Amino acid sequence: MKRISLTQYLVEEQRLHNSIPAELRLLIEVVARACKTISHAVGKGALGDVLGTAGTENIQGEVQKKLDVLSNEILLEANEWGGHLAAMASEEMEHIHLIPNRYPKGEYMLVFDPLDGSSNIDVNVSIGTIFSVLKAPEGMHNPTEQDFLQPGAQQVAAGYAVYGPQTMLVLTTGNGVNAFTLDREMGSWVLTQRNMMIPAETKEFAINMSNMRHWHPPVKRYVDELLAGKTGPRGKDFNMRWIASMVADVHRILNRGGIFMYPADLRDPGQPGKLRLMYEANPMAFIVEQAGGAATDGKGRILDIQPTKLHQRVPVFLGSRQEVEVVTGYHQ
Ligand code: P6P
Repeated sequence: MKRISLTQYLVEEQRLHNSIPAELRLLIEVVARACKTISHAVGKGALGDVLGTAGTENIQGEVQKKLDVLSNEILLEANEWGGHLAAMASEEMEHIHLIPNRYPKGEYMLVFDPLDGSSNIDVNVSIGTIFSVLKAPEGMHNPTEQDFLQPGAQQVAAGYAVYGPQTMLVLTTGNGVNAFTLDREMGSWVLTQRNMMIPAETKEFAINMSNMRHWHPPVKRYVDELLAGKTGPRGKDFNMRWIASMVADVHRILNRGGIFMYPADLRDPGQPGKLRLMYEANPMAFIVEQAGGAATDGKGRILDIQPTKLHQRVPVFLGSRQEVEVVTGYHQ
């Protein structure tokens, strides 16, 4: 099969579904180009003097790695001049980032986690960039944080880049999920997987087991049943994976099924889990649903949640539909 580039794919999608206006096409191309730059920096490792900490903390109170800060700057600089955005928001910045007055404004808003899985950067384990695209509210002139607080169901596009043995870009604009592999010699993203679908059944689960003693009963019950295997209520054995890079765990699940869980737990009752809604849970939930999977916070669909804060956290159960339905059912 003749392989096509991201650009050709987007042009064809535009012609087929009329669902990718020129400005959105430009946005996706610019973000994809920024991910190429991030991939290049990540790939240098110690040779690029990009490892280790930047000596600063982000809004989450987490020590920022040099690559976190660099990746954030790459995405800001790549996107602010194009005229396709009204504003941006990032895990690495407390407040939203307005487009400088010297540039034209557009009708989209970009939210991203520039480099997710930071704890894996210095030990050469896959990490990634996650992004989500929203439309600016009608008639908005001066964007505020409030304008970003839209349920995930209103995303017009979402995607991630995974910086692993291959660098890949996985993208949805609401018509299924497609994957592109970076051809480093040509510097172009090449379509390598069309219309990815997550198997409804699975034998693989992903959770950080070290938190078991802190889990609420529904999660404890669900995982205990998986661990009971063939002789237990599930009647089959399960395998476990935990890469501690959401992008890498989700990418595996998109390719071979599985359930990813980061539940709320008793370590910090005031904290509803670790993952953030706007730039981790929502984009991944959009992608997973577009691939036939499910994504809930234990109670209801993640994409239906009305955000109240830009950096709010949410419990996450996503992946093979059958398993997400079981663990969500235990929460009812
Ligand atoms: P833990 C990475 O820091 C991250 O935000 C996700 O990418 C990942 O799934 C999770 O946290 C890992 O958390 O508690 O297992 O280190």
